[in-house]
Amino acid sequence: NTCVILALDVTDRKEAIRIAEDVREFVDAIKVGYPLILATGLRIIRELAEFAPIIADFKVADIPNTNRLICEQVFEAGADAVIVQGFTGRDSLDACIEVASEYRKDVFVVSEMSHPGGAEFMQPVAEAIAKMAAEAGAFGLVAPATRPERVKRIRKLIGDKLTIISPGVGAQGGKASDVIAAGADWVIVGRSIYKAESPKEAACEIAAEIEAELRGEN
Ligand code: BMP
Repeated sequence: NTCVILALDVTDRKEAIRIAEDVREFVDAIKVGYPLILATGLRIIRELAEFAPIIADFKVADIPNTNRLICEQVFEAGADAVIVQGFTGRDSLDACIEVASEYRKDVFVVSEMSHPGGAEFMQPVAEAIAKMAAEAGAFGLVAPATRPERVKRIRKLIGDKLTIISPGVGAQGGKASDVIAAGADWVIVGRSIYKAESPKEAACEIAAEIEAELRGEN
């Protein structure tokens, strides 16, 4: 367990596969989203699943019926988890969770986003979304590594029920060990790994930083 999830936002199929293979020993999962899937097609999910579990980041945000149809496609394509928005409400989230449980897969709910704009409209509703996600039986939450104090607050609110995965490390200014100390279970890292001269070394360093934090050496 490295506590690192790679956000693989490259748009070239071969590059994606090369990086996934390179970093596999230092990441626990690979998050794929619109950039890579729109560029290469849904099949990339099964190709990358050879290296790590796949989290499909579609930020699903529609009415329950459409959410259901989207999640069916995502799980049929071989993803192990899907990321959905929480602001569309409980019925929309329930639809995703129902489909996920049929496939024995997981749902992560975004409570508040990591960019500066994520504090504008989402932060005031983030705690309500986190509570809803816990009540609905989601597997986890996506919460911002750029604001570890918010992760701490959300962790306190939901207890240990949900897994927190946290983007915003590196390129967006967050520090992996800080957000792990604040209560996140995994960090999500994109550019700092896939744009590094050696993605493998970059992933290894982040994993080592987290390991030191968990051992209490920081
Ligand atoms: P990077 O480490 O390059 O900043 O990438 C972060 C990844 O996490 C991107 O795929 C981005 O879309 C995603 N993400 C985020 O940065 N903040 C959020 O609040 C939610 C996300 O899914």
